[in-house]
Amino acid sequence: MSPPVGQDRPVEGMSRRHLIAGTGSVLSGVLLAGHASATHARPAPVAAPFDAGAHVPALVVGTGYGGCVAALRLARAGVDVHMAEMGMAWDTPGPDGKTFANTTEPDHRSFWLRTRTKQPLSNFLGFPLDKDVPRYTGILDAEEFGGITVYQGRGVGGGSLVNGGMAVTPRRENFPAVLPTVDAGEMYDVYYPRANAGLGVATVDQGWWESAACYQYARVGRKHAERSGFPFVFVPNVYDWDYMEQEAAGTVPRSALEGEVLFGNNHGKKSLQKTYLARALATGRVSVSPLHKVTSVAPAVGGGYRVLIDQLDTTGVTTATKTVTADKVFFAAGSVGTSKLLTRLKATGVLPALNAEIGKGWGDNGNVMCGRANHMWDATGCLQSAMPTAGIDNWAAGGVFAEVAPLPTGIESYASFYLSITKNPHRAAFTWNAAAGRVDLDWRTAWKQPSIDAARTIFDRINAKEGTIYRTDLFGAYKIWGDHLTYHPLGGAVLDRATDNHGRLHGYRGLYVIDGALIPGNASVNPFVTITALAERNIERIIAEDL
Ligand code: FAE
Repeated sequence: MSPPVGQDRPVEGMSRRHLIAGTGSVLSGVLLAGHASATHARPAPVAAPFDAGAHVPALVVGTGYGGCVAALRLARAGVDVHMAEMGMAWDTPGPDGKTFANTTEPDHRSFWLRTRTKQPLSNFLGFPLDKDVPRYTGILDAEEFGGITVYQGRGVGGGSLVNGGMAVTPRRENFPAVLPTVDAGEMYDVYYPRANAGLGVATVDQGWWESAACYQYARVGRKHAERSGFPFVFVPNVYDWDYMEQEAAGTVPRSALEGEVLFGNNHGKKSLQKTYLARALATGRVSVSPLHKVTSVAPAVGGGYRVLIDQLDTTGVTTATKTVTADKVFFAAGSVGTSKLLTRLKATGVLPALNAEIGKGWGDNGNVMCGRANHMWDATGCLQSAMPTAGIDNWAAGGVFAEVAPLPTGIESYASFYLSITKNPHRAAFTWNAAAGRVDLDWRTAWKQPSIDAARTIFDRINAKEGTIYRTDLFGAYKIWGDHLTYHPLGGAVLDRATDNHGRLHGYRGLYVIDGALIPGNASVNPFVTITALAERNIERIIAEDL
């Protein structure tokens, strides 16, 4: 049966890929053939570096969710697209035969240009986990601002390379607070279904889940939630569940069951390289330049934009600076990347007509982490799948959606671990610090307190009911709350404020924002499905009206 109009076929049908590489600034394409599972096929190589001086109809800055949606839809509308990505292609195995490092053994591939790791969970059983690593353009950026560390994916595929794959559509009743100027009817009838199909979202087989050793931690999480009267929900994911069942049966190489998540999955996960981006490349109209960082976008004499791009080597050193011109530029560098670029370009007079909303409305999606120490009879399992399947949805009553998260240490830890998304009202702004030559973010650590208070409404009650306590060994010496970070940066170029209601930047024709920067700080759940659906909505309008 054909998929509905505008909707993609499920990704499971996409298979072995063969690259047809063009030369120069264009074009690479991909043939789809055969019936092997998409999720353990290697992603297509994508490198097709920009030629200095090239002209491109559409330039996309970044290759995350927003960028890949834009590239696919523009290409299918007949527009040639070039994507610049500051991170690596992640399509070539290292000396160990693997493309990605394991979470428990970070190496040079793991972190973006750091000489010491910065693990989100800094300690375990009281011991610090961080260690020295060679400086390299690794996959996870722990970007440090004054009051918060913002974790982001770096590479072709953006955050889809490193994230937990939790693919959550917000409850419809919560949507007006997430994106107040967007028609919820359209989103829930058209764009969320389109995004979910395009991403290959599916829910774990609950029969298998009930007895799978690797989800004992989630079943313990369910038991504790339900005994305290909290609503437990299954959460969809983009991991290939058939593949995971085969991992559990021992018939394929392990990935989620080997603890792979933060630094990439060697198998199983339907990252953007295997879904939207593969389809974009298959049009023959899209090319990608990895290790190319956009540093400036300025109006060009005679129309369009003059874009400056630094080509990086794997130590982060600029080896060439290229100038290309583009008719249209789509900012898809992620909430932080897009906000930082636009804030600097406005403040330094390169794009002075951008409005005063640039850099504002940034939030952390209310992220806060904690662990609970269970009794010996509530073991959570030595083998834990790194892909979450479950949550406690107490948004309506307490403003918390808590992911029952894995702690895949390989040993029995008797710990339940949670990443809570909370209704935190604080919003920060990016500003240009001329003296230091950088963009600052004015978030304060104390602003996490509402998130902690909200999370406590769940976990204090569970602890009281179960007779358990919080873990104090995961985020430092005697520290209960992981309140120093976010995985979910949102905002900075908010829809219908910095842009019109479809992402067109005020002040300039042909400049668009199409990523998480559009969402004003909170999505009520994990954000990538909403980022994808909003991008689908906006690009459809832009193609219809602007091209
Ligand atoms: P994003 O995916 O961040 O892509 C932006 C891309 O632009 C990146 O590849 C950058 O390297 C690149 N870039 C930045 N600046 C430049 C520049 N100047 N020039 C060229 N390229 C540039 O943006 N979300 C969920 O919904 N479910 C989850 O389970 C989940 N788990 C997560 C776990 C971790 C550890 C992390 C870090 C994030 C997680 N997220 C999760 C968040 C999710 O990945 C994130 O919201 C999206 O990736 C954001 O999508 P964007 O398109 O905004």
